[in-house]
Amino acid sequence: MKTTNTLLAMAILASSSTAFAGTGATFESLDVDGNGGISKEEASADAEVMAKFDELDIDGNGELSPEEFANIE
Ligand SMILES: [Ca+2]
Ligand SMILES: [Ca+2]
Repeated sequence: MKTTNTLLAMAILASSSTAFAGTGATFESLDVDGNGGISKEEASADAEVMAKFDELDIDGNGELSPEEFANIE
């Protein structure tokens, strides 16, 4: 799993100049079930969000709140 994360991170770093705007993903678009949090399953729709998920999930509850998600930018 660590290897996967590293590979993802490298892939993202390689294209990070266009950063988040390039993915077109927003909190609303990723929160598929509309419960106000992005689960890991929902985050998997966006490689960048997925790669940073653990880092972004500051309170460690397994979901990204809008506030936590905002830290990706
Ligand atoms: Ca959700
Ligand atoms: Ca959280």
